[in-house]
Amino acid sequence: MSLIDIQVPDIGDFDEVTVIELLVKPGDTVTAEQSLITVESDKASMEIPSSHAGVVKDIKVKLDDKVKQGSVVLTLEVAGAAQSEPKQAPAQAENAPAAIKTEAPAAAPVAPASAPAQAAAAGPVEVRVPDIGDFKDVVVIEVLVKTGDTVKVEQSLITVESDKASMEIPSSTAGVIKELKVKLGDTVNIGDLLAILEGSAAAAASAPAPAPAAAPAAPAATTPAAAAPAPAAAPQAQPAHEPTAAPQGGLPHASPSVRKFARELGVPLAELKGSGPKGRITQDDVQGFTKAVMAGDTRTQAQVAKAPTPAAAASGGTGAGLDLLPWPKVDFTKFGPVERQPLSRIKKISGANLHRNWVMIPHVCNHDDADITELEAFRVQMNKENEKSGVKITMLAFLIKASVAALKKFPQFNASLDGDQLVLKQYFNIAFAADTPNGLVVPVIKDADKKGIIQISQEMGELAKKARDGKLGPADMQGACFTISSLGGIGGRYFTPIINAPEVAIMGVCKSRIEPVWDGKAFQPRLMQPMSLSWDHRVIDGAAAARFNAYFGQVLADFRRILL
Ligand code: CAO
Repeated sequence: MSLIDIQVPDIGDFDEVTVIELLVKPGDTVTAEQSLITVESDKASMEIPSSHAGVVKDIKVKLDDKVKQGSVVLTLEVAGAAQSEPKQAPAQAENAPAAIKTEAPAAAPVAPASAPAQAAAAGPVEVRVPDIGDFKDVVVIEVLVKTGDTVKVEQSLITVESDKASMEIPSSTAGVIKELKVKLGDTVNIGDLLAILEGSAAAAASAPAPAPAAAPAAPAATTPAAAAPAPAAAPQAQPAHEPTAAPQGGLPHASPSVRKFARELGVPLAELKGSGPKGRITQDDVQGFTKAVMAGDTRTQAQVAKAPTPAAAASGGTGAGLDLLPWPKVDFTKFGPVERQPLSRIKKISGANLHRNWVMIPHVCNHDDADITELEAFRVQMNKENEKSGVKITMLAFLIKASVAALKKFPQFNASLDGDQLVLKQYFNIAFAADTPNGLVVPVIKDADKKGIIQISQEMGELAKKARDGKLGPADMQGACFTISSLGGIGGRYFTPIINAPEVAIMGVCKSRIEPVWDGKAFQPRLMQPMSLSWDHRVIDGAAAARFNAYFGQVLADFRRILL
């Protein structure tokens, strides 16, 4: 064991940032890259991760401290001999995460060195993403201006986010926005074109103060969930209740992880009153809000605060809440040795989504079998013929194509509930659950109706690899209409998949096996594929579900049906 100091890495243009959150405490076991503290400036907030795994011995900073590069955050006890450069800022560490390694960090609050801020240029000027260090493929989560707006130098144009930081990208010049080149959900990198401005001295002189209130809306209300990873995660979950207040003034004050958490749960941050320092919205605030909504409470947080306590309501047995017993608190060490492991980030997020979906959607599950004897023989044959192509044609690709056919035939399965309206989708994006070392994620094959089996197989292979490598971006997981959860490569008979809200059905498949099937004269050995369709009984009736399953099976049994 040895002790090392974890320091604030190179945070580029920031002279001093304020510690707004301590994410660990002495005695905590942390993994490499786990976030330790959150720091904030006026244009960005970022989480400072640990460069090593170990046990936190001593925390050297407190809330509201100003820190800069080299400030010691905490002392960590790490396994093994002391590192050769224990006191080095982790910026140089091999495995240092992006936020640490960056030379000009995330936030780049001023125009990049190569494009110095200009008061106002004449003629069209391109505004590009400045140096954002090692951050790649950051996602645009807010567009703060629109075509025709007059902007000042350093006025924020967009907000981008990675899993460890969110930052506003400022304009390097003053002028009028002629063309915006990015939209919500886009991923951008250093040098990408953001906008074309028409610069003029007049524009600069009359440039109004930045008006974040003019942003389209609060991020939680308009932005699709960023990293909704599990089948139950809701890539486009609507808030469970209608926002009642438009955001006034600036954006809600919250750290990137809390913003992301809120978006994933569909919580409108603009409606929350933060209980943290300076009114900052904390994870607890978001959770409290979610609990209230899940208990059927559609009032604003302020209204909730004034209402009688849940215990008081429960004592009346109103039926409005779940009226459940508290979770059992057990000292397991009384019964034997235990080890505690923190839940992965994906598990935490997907858990909250799964729980909501399970509680809020009246699930029914139909089981059926599909005869895939010929289909499997065809798949094997195709793979032999295409051996050299490098693309493995998978059963899942056929299941995706069969889903499209079934969704076309039964449009109410390609729908989402929005209040008392059904939104029927005319596009066919099919998600599939992928198992990763950190938990379940749900990438999406977009426009599956327009793609062939080989293209789908290839895209699935790429998405599954990205998923395993933890590299799926929010755009990879958004916009699904229907989800397939395949345990075909693993085993089992049937199971009850949880619907991935706001979708209304999910197909679970298990391992096919040869079974004796009566053909009217004799039992024949047929390869049978178990299918478990979970559906939302608010939208779908049992008869429709049985027909959907039957048709799905018929398509798998004979793909020529798709042509009919
Ligand atoms: N019946 C029998 N065998 C099947 C099958 C099925 N329905 N589907 C696939 N297989 C076999 C394949 O033939 C292949 O066998 P070989 O290795 O001998 O060729 C093996 O299983 C792997 O199949 P694959 O390469 O086609 O992969 P896949 O498409 O089945 O799975 C993926 C890809 C990403 C879905 C998978 O890796 C995964 O993560 N599955 C787990 C999903 C999950 O956890 N769902 C549960 C969510 S509910 O909470």
